Amino acid sequence: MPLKKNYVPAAEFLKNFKGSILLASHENPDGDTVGSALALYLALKKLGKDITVGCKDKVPYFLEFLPASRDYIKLPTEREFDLCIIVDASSHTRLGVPVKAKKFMRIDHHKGGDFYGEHDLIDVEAPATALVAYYLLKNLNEELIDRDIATCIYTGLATDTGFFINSNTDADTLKLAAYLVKRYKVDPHEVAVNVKERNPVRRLKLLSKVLDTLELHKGGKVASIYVLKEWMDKLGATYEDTEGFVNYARSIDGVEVAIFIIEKPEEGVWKISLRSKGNFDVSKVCEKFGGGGHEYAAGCKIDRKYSLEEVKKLLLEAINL
Ligand SMILES: [Mn+2]
Repeated sequence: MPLKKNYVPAAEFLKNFKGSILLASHENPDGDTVGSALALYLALKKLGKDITVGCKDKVPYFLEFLPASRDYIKLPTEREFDLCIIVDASSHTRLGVPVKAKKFMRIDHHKGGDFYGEHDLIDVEAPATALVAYYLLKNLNEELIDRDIATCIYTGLATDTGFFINSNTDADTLKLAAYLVKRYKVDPHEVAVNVKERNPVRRLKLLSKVLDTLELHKGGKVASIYVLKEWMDKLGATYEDTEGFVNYARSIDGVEVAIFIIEKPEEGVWKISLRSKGNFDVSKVCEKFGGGGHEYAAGCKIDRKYSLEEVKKLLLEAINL
């Protein structure tokens, strides 16, 4: 498989690193940040490193099947680490909590963001951070990769590509997925059943309410949906239950951009998820509001001093379609 980036310096750096390491996943963790962090965690642990994996939020139920998912510690922690590796996030601010570390390093595939030093490993061509993690481990010591680690990597690849259908799915991604299945006996069905088919009833009840909010704009090219905190509270649902809802809005014929607005009163914001299925770059829209992401999937937060209708208006103005 072609290597578009030089993974050797980061691999050497980690191989020789002596101190304590925290692998930090971004808040509202997804399959890529968890899969990548756990793959690196399991491998570095095998090397005898002083390694911890952490996140502000708990690992969502649909990722609990991943090996060592229970080893996650809740951030923030009082402990100061020698090195904090930010996994699948463009900045330490995406961790959602402060982290104490002497040194930072970023392993990621997002455009832009913060840079921490020469050992950062950011491959914006990669469909998932999991692919970056795979090549890092391959360069570090391929022997470290076992079925558990391969399953974590496969899960990151699968979730960030929408199970190999999003526009970031290319031949290299499919090749790596096939290789993980063949060489390490990763079970694609097991991953899919765990990630996609363990819905709690409350999630479907919430989805039914959210779909009722569907509106089309700009002659049917933009679809918007929203969720209010009150509805989640009534059903005992959490933010992780809303994961993927935006794809229903995007799935409508003729829709190029989908908007999902989530009310987050405890943070004083509306959390926005944008998805595109055309050539429209939604990361540029989110950047205008201080967020970011990829061309086809991006997010941002807008102050709750704006009403829901004002937020929709702001976003529609920023979406030039
Ligand atoms: Mn990712």
